[in-house]
Amino acid sequence: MSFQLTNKAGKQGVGAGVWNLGPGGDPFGGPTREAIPFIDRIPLLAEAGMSYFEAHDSEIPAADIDKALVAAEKAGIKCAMYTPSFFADPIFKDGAMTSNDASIRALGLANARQAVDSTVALGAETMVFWNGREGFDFVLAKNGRDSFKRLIEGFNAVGQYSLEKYGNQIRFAIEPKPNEPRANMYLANVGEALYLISRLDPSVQHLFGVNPETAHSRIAGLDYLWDIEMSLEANKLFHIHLNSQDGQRYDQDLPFGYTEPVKDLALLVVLQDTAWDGIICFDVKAPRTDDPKNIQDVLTVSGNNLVWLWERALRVDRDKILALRAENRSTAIAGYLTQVLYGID
Ligand code: GLT
Ligand code: MN
Repeated sequence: MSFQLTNKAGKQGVGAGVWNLGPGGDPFGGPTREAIPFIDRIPLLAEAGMSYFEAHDSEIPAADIDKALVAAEKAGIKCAMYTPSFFADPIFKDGAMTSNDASIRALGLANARQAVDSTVALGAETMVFWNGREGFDFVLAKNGRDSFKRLIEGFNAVGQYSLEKYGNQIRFAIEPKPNEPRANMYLANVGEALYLISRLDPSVQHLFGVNPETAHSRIAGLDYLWDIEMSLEANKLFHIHLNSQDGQRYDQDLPFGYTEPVKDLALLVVLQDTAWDGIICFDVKAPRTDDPKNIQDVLTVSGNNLVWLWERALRVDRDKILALRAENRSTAIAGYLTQVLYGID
């Protein structure tokens, strides 16, 4: 199985993270499935229709890259992105780049440089920075202005390292999230990430963009499509993490297309119209309740929904939307989208 999108510009195929096929633990209970070794998840992703995998340095460390490449080649799958885990190791409990402790900031930077090398070794073109522990739980625990300057310094240093060693071979996508695991996270939304990029050294700015994730925008109570449109307007949509989120609560990483199909349809209309040529990646979580034999369902459901919604999005009459817009009929636009989605042909 593989998910192909009709008339998709640029990169074909879809991707997902090796962490998406986890053992089902949550903060209230241990795993419900036996943990599958990370390298063994690569063929499972391919079998579920993914053409690309994604991984953290904690899942596929530098020492395992050769093994991962062999597994990927065998499964006919490539690496879409690699990302340093600045949140799992207890040493980064108060952040990496924004830790108050200079030695921990230095360690974060060393890990990021290593992750740049690993990204290149895996043949990926994108490295993601997720803001997992970069934030605060108590006011005045950190000096916010200093933290922001440290983020600028950190990203400048990683960018310069990559530029000097690899030129423009890889790009960095900052993935915003407003909270969880921290009460308040720096780079909480796309706007903050874009502002940070505007403050980077001009020599590295072109290497940095954003990786908006549906659930993260929704947890913040923001509209995901606007986040995408703003990233596109800034020419900074470097990666994409699609999933679903059932309102403002804990991060659910539900299958793409599940909670807001009309909005997902509109998102795909925008991606088609801008001829977005990047890989479309899911960040979904196999739920705790799914049996081991069905662990891939979260990927196949997301993939099918993507293909079906993509085909529907191709059918959306753009002129009709423009005409309704000109008549100031926004409710009718909503009705037209639901007709394309649910109407009987
Ligand atoms: C973590 C997070 C995801 C990020 C991953 C990349 S890790 O699972 O919830 O949204 O994309 O670091
Ligand atoms: Mn994500």
